[in-house]
Amino acid sequence: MELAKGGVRWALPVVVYVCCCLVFLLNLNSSNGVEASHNVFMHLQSLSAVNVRKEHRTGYHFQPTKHWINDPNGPMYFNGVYHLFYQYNPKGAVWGNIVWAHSVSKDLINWEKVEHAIYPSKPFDKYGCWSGSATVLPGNKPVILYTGIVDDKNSQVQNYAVPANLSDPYLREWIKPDNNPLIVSDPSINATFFRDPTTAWLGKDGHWRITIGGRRNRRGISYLYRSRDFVHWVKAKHALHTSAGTGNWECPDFFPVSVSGTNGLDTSVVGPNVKHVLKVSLDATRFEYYTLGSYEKDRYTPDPDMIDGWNGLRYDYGNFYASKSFFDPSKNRRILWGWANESDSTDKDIKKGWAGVQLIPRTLTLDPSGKQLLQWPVEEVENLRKNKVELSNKILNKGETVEIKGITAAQSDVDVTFSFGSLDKAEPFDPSWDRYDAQKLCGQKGSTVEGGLGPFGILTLASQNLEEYTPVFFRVFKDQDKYQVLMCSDASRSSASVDKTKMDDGKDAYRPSFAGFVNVDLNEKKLSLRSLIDNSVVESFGAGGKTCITSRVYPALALYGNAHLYAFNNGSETVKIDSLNAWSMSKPVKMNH
Ligand code: DQQ
Repeated sequence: MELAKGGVRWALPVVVYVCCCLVFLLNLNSSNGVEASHNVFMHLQSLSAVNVRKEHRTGYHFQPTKHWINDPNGPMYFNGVYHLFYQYNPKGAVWGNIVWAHSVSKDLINWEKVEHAIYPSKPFDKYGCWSGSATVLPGNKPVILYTGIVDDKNSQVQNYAVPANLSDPYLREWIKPDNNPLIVSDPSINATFFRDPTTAWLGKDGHWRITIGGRRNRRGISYLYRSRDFVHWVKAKHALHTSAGTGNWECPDFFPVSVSGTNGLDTSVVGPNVKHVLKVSLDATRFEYYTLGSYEKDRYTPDPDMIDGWNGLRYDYGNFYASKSFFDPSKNRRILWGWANESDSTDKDIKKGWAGVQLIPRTLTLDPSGKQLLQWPVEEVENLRKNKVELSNKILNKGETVEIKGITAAQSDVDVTFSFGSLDKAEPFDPSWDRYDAQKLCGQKGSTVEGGLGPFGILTLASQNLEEYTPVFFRVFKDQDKYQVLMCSDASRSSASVDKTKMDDGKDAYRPSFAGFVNVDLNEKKLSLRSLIDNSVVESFGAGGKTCITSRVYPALALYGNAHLYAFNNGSETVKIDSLNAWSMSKPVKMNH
């Protein structure tokens, strides 16, 4: 009943939220073109989808049957079941009326929708139930911490919720006890930038810790709170970490990684063979940045060679935001979930009746160099593979393209290793280029501009005659005494403007040339690439997951059976497809139907 009135109640807070973000964005004078904080369209928030358009819906990426989704919330493994909660508008295809929707799975691929877990109903979350995390407490007791919006000024507090019935394997019902809120801001905190509590970790002193994102002026902050009993929380004198000029930190994530193996670690693990990761979602850029570092005396210090700001390492150089990781004890791994927003217009989202997908969960490990993370799709996704096709030792001379036939290219998994005989033809890296603006470089030197070593890669979601395609490719540059490997996922030609009755008439869509550099050793003269292609998603992993890029694209021709996949080389150096394996991907049997 409370929920039914949500539309009106949300008006002011969301406007304030977005205004704050916009003012802040202007202040920082930054925009890379990625859509700013969830745009607010009051008149559209409760416009329920009547017909859901299937075109461009994903086959195996997580989507509810209709309406808007954003951040993954509180992922956890509990008694044999994976739980994924997510920010969801039950009433329309734009951001608003947000509840914690809830789906459960035994394999991270097949998902069953259950009742919404948390929704505005109490004074401490009357104006919104925003993002948060789950912690499984000793005694196998899950608890959720989430941000509640308490007034029309958009003030934020931190609340908790617990399962009503621990013997229900799906934990369908959640209770928000009356001693909420657990944490309110003190006068030193701007209550409108105080959100997204992390999974808690337990210190050797028996006290729990969490961190909460925010900002003071332009300094991004990760506040630290401690508690002995999980109910009474005290702010530490010092933040876990701050960084000047980075703006508001959303959805922080803080966890250990092993330096001596690939197993994931429970969030409370500390010790000599452990490094820590702090990830923040930067509201101003809509990218996610992380550093590796050390955690001592409740302070996090990035390693000296880490860039602690906008030019730092990103989880993904494309459309990937508000991610959250969790430790999966059943397979001793750390898993990362990220959200990919749509890239087309709000008008199109309304027409489609849906917006947003969760990307395929990724296993996170530390690269042997200790200087970055590696991400790789969870192994379970491979159960969807069928109709394998293979290619090996295939030479690609300059200007050559080869079609990979025999799979449903619109919904596929492609894993390819390219090799080359020499690095001599790598183009010189112009010292005037911005080493941190790979996207700009990719925009200038796309897949068709002839190069030396590269561009080579694959053309995904391509129409037969290449009127449209999304290339994912490498281009190697010689930069003084080292090589720079540029990886691009270029949406600029992803849709042919051919038919205005189609979903994408070529207008409104944001079609960036997303790109990142790949810190890879080229001694073996090989580069590998894996792409998960799913109708409107191209999720790519360069060099074993060193650099990841996700694009959302809306082909007009390359739909379903009309989509093609090619490998290509537009560099003067001949490259060889050492091996290529590609599969059609089935739909999961269960996906929130
Ligand atoms: N989305 C949530 C916030 C979070 C933001 C609101 C990040 O809690 O900061 O839907 O996308």
